[in-house]
Parts: sequence; structure tokens; C-alpha cells
Amino acid sequence: MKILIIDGPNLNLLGKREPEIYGSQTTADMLAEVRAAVGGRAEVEYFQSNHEGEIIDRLHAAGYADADIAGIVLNAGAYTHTSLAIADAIAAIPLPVVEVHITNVHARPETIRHTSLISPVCRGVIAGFGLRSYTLAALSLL
Ligand code: CA2
Repeated sequence: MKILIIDGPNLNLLGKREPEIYGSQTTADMLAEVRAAVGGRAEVEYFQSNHEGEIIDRLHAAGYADADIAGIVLNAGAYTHTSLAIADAIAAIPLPVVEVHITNVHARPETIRHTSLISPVCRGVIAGFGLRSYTLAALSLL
């Protein structure tokens, strides 16, 4: 059984830019924490893209081509707030998707971050716990 983590745009910069908002830990640190928490219960696969269509293609493949994926942890980045296309892709696949955010998007000053187009089609939402949000999401899928 596999859990797939998908990161959207700019999340490749984690730990390298804006540490005051996103912390100084890297994606490798996040994956190590998730894998340690999940233990032998699931394999954890990671995919990051800055391109909306690639994220949609990965969701489709997880839902219809990769037989062993049990659920998806998705940080769609800023596409969370803008992408009806990603929302449609989530709705179109028969897998639970947990929406995650590093920051508490509702506490951020830009009001557009208070709206998520993907929340209504996700199984649940975890936001505001730093990189631990990913671990909490993976454990919720288990
Ligand atoms: O809090 C989150 O996880 C977000 O999904 C992060 C997105 C933001 O647009 C959402 O509103 C909330 C931005 C990701 C940018 O990631 C960076 C990481 C390090 C340095 C610069 C950007």
C-alpha cells in the first residue's frame, strides 16, 4: 500500500526561501518525518510540480493507473485558491485526498487564501501545523 504526497507550485523552495513563513525544514526533512510516523504500514511516494496540468495528470494516474495507491496528501499551494481544474480532478478519482497546508491559511492576511476551491472535494483538511501537517494527513489516511 502506498500514500502519495503531491506538492504544488513553489513548494520546491521549502527551507530555502521565506523561512519566516514556511520554516527552515526541507522537503527531505518532511518526508523523513512522514515515513518515520507511517513506519511499515505504507510506502510514501512524493511528487512535486509547478505546473497545474502535471498535478492533474498525477492525480489521474494515482486514481486510474497506479493500482497500489490508497490515498493522497495534497498541498496544492496557491492553486488551492484558484484551480477549479484541480478540484474537478480530485472529484473524478476514487481515492481519498487530504488537503494540507503548512500555514494556517485562514489566519493569513491575504483574504484569497481563506478560500479553497478544493476543500469541498477533499476527504479532510489539515492546515497550520508546519510540516507536521503532512504527517497528520498521512496518519489520517492510515
Ligand atoms: O501554507 C501552505 O502550505 C500553502 O499551501 C503554501 C502556498 C500558499 O500559496 C498557500 O496559500 C498556502 C505557497 C507555497 C510556497 O512555498 C514556498 C516555500 C518556501 C519558500 C517560498 C515558497
